[in-house]
Amino acid sequence: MKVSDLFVKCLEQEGVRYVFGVPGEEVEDLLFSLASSSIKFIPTRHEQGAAFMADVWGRLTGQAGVCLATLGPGATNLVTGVADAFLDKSPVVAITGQAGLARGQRESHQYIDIVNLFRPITKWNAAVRHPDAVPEIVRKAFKVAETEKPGATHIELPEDMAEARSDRKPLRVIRVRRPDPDTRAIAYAAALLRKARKPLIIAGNGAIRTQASNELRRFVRRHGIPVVNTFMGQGAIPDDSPQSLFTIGFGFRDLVMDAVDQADVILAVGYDIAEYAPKAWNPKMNKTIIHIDFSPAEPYAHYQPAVEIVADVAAAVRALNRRLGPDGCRFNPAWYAPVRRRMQADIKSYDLKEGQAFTIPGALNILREILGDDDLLISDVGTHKIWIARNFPVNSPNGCLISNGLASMGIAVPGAVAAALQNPKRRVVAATGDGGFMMNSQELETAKRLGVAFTTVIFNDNDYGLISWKQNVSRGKTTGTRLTNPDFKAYAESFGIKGYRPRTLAELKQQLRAAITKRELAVVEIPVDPGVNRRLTDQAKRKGR
Ligand SMILES: Cc1ncc(C[n+]2csc(CCOP(=O)(O)OP(=O)(O)O)c2C)c(N)n1
Repeated sequence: MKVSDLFVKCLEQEGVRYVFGVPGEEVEDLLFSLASSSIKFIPTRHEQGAAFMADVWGRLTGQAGVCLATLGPGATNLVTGVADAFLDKSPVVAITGQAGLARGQRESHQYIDIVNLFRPITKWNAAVRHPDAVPEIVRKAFKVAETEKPGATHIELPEDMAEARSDRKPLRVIRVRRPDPDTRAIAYAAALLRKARKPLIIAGNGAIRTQASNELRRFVRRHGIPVVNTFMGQGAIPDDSPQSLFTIGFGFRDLVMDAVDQADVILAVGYDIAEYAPKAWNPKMNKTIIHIDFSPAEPYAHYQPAVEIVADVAAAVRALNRRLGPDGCRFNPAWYAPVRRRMQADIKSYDLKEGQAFTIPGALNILREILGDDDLLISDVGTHKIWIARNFPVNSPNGCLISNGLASMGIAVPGAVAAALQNPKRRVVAATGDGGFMMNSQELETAKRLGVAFTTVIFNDNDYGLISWKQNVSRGKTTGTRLTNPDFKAYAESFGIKGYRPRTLAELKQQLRAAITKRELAVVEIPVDPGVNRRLTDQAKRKGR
C-alpha cells in the first residue's frame, strides 16, 4: 500500500474525524489519501487557525486534534497553536510535509529543519525515515499526545516517503490504565487535612479532565472544603456551589486572596504551575501543600509539597475521600463564607444601567444570563480574559475555555469553529478583544463554509487593552497600544455573517440574545469603556490586597 494511504489508515484507527490545515505541494499524496478516507480535511485560512482548532478539539474531547501543514512557511505558521497545546496540556498531533530526503543536506527551496523547530514545543516528535515505521510513529504520536499530561506531538512526513510503499498495518489502540494512588501517601494527606483549620483546594487544568471533576464535586460536598479554580480549572466544581471561591490567577491581589492568605493547608488538584506561579499564593512558603496530579510536582521553592500523590487524579480524590470518611475534617466551614459573599456582590455590582457606557464585566453579566450551564464561552487573551476568569461563573467543566499556559491571542475564533463542529447542539460564544479578533478573523470564512454556528463577541476598545492597563498601572501612561479598526458589522456582513452593533443597554441585551439564540454565525461588536479596568486594580491596591 502507498505510505500516505497507510498513514491515513493509522489516523482512522486512532478515531480521527477531522484534519485541519492548509494544503501544499509536499502534502499532496496525504491530501488525496485523506480524500478517499472517512476523515474530513478542513482547509483553514491560516495554519495557526488549524492548530488552534486542533488544540480546542483536543481540550474538549480528550482525543488528539489533528492539524496539517506543508513544509517551511506552512510549518512555521503552525508553531503558535502547537505551542499553545503544549503549554495548555491539550492533546494535538501536528503533521507537516517535508522535501524529499535527497535534498535535506543542502540549502534548498522552503527547506528548514522542522523537526528541530518543533522539538521544544512538543512532548515528542519524529520524521518518517522508513515506510514501515509509519504505524509505530503514528501510534506513538497519539499515545504520547493523549497520555497525561496531554500535549502536542509532531510527525514529519517527507514527500518521497509519502509516495513509497509498505505492507504494514495500523497498530492496535488500547486504553492505558493509570496508576492507583499510593495508600501511605493518601493516609498522610488525610492526616494533614484532619488537622487543617482552614483548608483550601486549588483546582487546576487536570481537575476538569476525565472523571476528576465528578470526584472532586463529591469530595467537596462531603467535606465542605472551599475551592478556587485556576483559569483553566474553571467548572471543576460548579461556581453556584457554596464552596466555590471562583478563580485565582490574577496579576493583582483580588478579593479571592482574602481566603488564600488565611488558608493553612492547600490541596492542589491537577494544578499546573505554568498557569499561575505558586509564589503569588505562597509568598512566605508557609502553607502545607498536598499535591495530587498525574505527574510529580515541579521542583519550585514556593511549591514544596508535604506529600505528593502521583496517580490518576479522579482515583486519588476518591481514595482520599474514602480515607477521610464522613466527618474526617474538623475545621469550621464558616471561615470562607464571607469571602464568597463579597465576591458575589462584587460581580453583581457591575450590572449595567441604561445610559452608562458598556463595560466588559457588565456585558458578561448579560451573557451569563443568556448562556446555559452546558453552553460554552471561549475566551481570547486580553483584558476580557481577566474579566471572564473573575466575573463569569462557570457551572460545568469545559463551560469556559481559556488559554492560560501559552496565553496566545487569536485562539477564540478558530477555537469556536472546532467547538461548534464538535458539538453542534451546544451554543458557543467566542469572546475576544479587537486585537485578538483581527489576528484570526479570517477563520470566519472557514466557519461560514463549514456551516457551523457560533457568536463572536468583540469587546472593542481600539487598543491592545490589557497592555495599556498594565502600562498605566506601572507607569501611568501607555505606548504602542492604540489601534484603529474596520467597521466590524460591515466586516462580518462581507463574510455573509450577521453583524450587530448595539448602542443602548436594551439593544445590547436584545441583540446578544438574538445573536446567540438564533443558532447562526454572528458577530456582535460591543464598544467598551476601559476605565473599569483601572478602577479594579486601584481598588485592590487601596484595600492593601
Ligand atoms: C499572540 C500574542 N501576542 C501578544 C500577546 C501579548 N498581549 C497580551 S494581551 C494583549 C492585548 C490584547 O488586546 P485585545 O485583543 O484588543 O484585547 P483587550 O486587552 O483590549 O481586551 C497583548 C498584545 C499575546 N498574549 N499573544
